[in-house]
Amino acid sequence: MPEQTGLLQGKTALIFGVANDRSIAWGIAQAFHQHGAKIGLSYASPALERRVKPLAEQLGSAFVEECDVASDEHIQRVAEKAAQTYGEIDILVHSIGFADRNELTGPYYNTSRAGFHLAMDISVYSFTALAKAFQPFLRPGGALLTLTYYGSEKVSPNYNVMGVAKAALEASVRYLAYDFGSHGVRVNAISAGPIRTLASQGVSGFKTMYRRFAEIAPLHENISIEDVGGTAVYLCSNLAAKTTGQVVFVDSGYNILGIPEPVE
Ligand code: NAD
Ligand code: 0WE
Repeated sequence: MPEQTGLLQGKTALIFGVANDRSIAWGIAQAFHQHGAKIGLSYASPALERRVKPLAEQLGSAFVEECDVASDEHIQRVAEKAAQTYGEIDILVHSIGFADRNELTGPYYNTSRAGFHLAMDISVYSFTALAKAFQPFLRPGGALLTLTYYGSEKVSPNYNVMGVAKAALEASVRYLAYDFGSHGVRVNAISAGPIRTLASQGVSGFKTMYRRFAEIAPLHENISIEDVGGTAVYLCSNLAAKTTGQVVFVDSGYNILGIPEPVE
């Protein structure tokens, strides 16, 4: 792909949450690369290495590190390795979420204590933990970015504990934006409409809601990882220099609707 405007020229970005070439994190990595950023990637487990290494090569990236965000040691190790490799970094993207599959079906009140803790740990705390570990190495003018979903604000059937986790993640964005503001680092979230990724595979009812989404949303189109990549470039570039603590929707306008109905 040809390089475009170089909005991220001279910036270094670390992207967490690439599982495969359908991952939102991969859409963001490609967009950052097209705009001139130097990219490092991180993935969750050894099993993903053989998928993620070739993707990193496509971007000419030598920094590809395993990091299970459930582990403080993993997080610390990646932060130190990134500091050794790059010195300071400009951009950190957190594109990670996880709940036990059986928490994502049936009534929310059936959520187990362990399921609640796991979803909060991996989907919420990990963003704060990464912010803390990378804080000494973030260059002023930099940006942190995470991914959220509208199920944080309104009930999305079966999203359950993930909706509660995303609400807490969005609150974390505001507290982190406050903390990092005096350091000149901005913190934002993108709230994406439904996308067919590994994390939406096998989710009960996803296919139907994905199809209805395009019928109902003002722009009548589903969301691609390229769409998210474009907004991520904007939010992490100097174009968004005075935007922090925000949740920006990339959802074809779905969230503005009061009564979501297909057009006649
Ligand atoms: P994905 O499965 O490609 O990405 C999720 C990533 O989380 C994977 O790379 C997975 O390895 C990683 N992960 C899970 N547990 C981890 C751990 N312990 N340590 C490190 N990484 C771990 O799916 P995606 O749809 O690209 O999801 C990325 C983000 O986007 C998530 O936060 C998700 O909630 C959010 N999101 C997704 C959609 C959608 O419809 N797909 C919509 C809005 C927001
Ligand atoms: O944030 C997400 C994905 C959340 C997710 C999905 C899974 C499925 C596989 C978190 N953990 C797991 N764990 C697994 O074992 N999305 C926004 C996509 C999504 O997931 C849903 C949705 C939508 C939309 C789950 C239920 C209902 C709607």
